[in-house]
Amino acid sequence: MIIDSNKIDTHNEILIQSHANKLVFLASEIGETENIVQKLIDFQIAIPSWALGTGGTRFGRFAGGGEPRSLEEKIEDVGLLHALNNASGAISLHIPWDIPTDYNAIKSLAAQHNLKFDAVNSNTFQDQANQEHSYKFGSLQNVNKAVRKQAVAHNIEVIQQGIALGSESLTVWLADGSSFPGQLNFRKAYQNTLESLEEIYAALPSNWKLFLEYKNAEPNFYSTTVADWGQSYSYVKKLGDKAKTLVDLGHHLPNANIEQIVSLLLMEDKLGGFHFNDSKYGDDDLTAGSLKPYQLFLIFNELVEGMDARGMNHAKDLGWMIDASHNIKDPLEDLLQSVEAIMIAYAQALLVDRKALEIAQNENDVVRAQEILQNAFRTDVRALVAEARLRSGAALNPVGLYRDLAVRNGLIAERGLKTMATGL
Ligand code: PSV
Ligand code: MN
Ligand code: MN
Repeated sequence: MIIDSNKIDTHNEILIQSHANKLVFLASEIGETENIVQKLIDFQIAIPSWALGTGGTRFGRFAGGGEPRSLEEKIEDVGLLHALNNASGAISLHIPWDIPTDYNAIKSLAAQHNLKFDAVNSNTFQDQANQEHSYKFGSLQNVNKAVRKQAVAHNIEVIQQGIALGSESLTVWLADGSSFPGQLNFRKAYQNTLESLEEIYAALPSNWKLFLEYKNAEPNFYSTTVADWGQSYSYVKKLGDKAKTLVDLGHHLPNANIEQIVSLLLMEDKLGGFHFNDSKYGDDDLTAGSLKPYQLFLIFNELVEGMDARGMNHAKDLGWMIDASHNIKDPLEDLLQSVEAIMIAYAQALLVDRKALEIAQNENDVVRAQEILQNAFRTDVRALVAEARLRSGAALNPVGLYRDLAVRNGLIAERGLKTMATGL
């Protein structure tokens, strides 16, 4: 299914007057808007291939129908999102959930939808049917060298697949850890993991990055071998310049100050990228910004400040990805909402009066500092995000148009009601 650009134009014509009024009002409040709109046009957020179907929980799964049955259909789904918002111009694959059979055909399908291949993700947290050794007691950390070798070989294989697709980064997330005290010698687990990561790192092309994602718990509930940003930092620091830490917002202990983590990783040149989502209890993988939009804004505030301080390109120098799961919402609608929330947080962060904030900080004017941040956060920037979409041929109201065009029904008609996307 492809969304005709005429349908987008017709949709925009209906909404244009109301949009223009909002934009004029906003411009009168904040002044210069061009710079922000251009940055929003440039900003793209990769969609994970595993988030296009209904995830479910270990208690059950309530499929919505019309889910992508193949890598081709996953690319088509991301293409639909990108046509609607022009902000989802990349797909992140998870191997072996996604294995291209014909690389050129997959590349040209992605190009037809204006999509790039973002980070490729390895999977050593599940056993595959044809696999010799089990990952039950870990992969890169395993006490058994043969298991480690198998896991290293898988990661190198994923790099090869990524090269064939034009991807430029590998994300490693390890389920490795222990479930009970005494199960693991922490130091040896660390050393085995480091040694394995070094072998993977050595296989990276020169223009590639390795993102090491941390997670405080789950599936192991006593210890995780890359449990927090400090542990990830310790590995990536030893690996070299191409290795960076990946921050998944749902992978922290409750109340962690993620914005401070982001600021310091950026300062150390060790922040690689993000997995955006939202959560209340753990790795809930809910829609970005659905629970803690202020936290999302504060994270972007540090990103903008830190990236500008280092002269970095907002759109290109970090990996921006969503990592979400959908239990009760239509995955495509949910992803549109996540992208919108991320764009809003980014636009609000761009509004922060940096000079005034610096003065307030230097004068220890705590009240003024809070006013500056909250003025930006409480500004309704949705018209700026919509303007970025309008200028790039996307829809003023992506979720609205998705519903008006009954896209899900179209996908069900094409693919059937009982389809099951691979992934979580
Ligand atoms: C683990 O919880 C994680 O966040 C990692 O990014 C995985 O690759 C992804 O979820 C999908 O399982
Ligand atoms: Mn993740
Ligand atoms: Mn996760």
